Amino acid sequence: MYNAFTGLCTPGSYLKTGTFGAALAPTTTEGDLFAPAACDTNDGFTFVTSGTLSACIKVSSVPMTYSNAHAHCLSLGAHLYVSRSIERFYLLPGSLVYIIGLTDLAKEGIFVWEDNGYVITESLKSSLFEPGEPNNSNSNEDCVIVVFWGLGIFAKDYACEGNEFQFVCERPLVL
Ligand SMILES: [Ca+2]
Ligand SMILES: [Ca+2]
Repeated sequence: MYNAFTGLCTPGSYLKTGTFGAALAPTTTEGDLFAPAACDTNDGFTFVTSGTLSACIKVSSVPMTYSNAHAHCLSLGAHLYVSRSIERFYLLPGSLVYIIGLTDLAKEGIFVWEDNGYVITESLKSSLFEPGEPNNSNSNEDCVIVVFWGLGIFAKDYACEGNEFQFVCERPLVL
């Protein structure tokens, strides 16, 4: 099954009727049935899609610090929004500033995605960040916001604590 979120193909999963939220492996008697990607909409999450892109998200109405936003998403079985492409950021409601799930908290200058710990690719890093960013200003900027600006978006690093922004929690799609 192709996963538009990870870009990877994985063995198909089977969603039993009435067990929304848990993808179960098919039994030998059930055969190779496949369910489309689904969003667990409990707790106010919604499914957003455009073209081949899709996500299961909840937009915060209350600005928080990174650590509080991170913990809040975690408590919902989610993580701060991550995207491997510029296009996928446009699934988010525009005209706002969001904390995303990308930090260099673990190692200065190495920005990793918080869903899987992978380092952002150099090509995405250079196209996503505003020129001159990330600049680790005052040696104290390890978190990242995306800013919708006109018809484009750009990212910048900022000081994690003492700054509150809106954010988006993202749940993995149930495959
Ligand atoms: Ca930094
Ligand atoms: Ca900065």
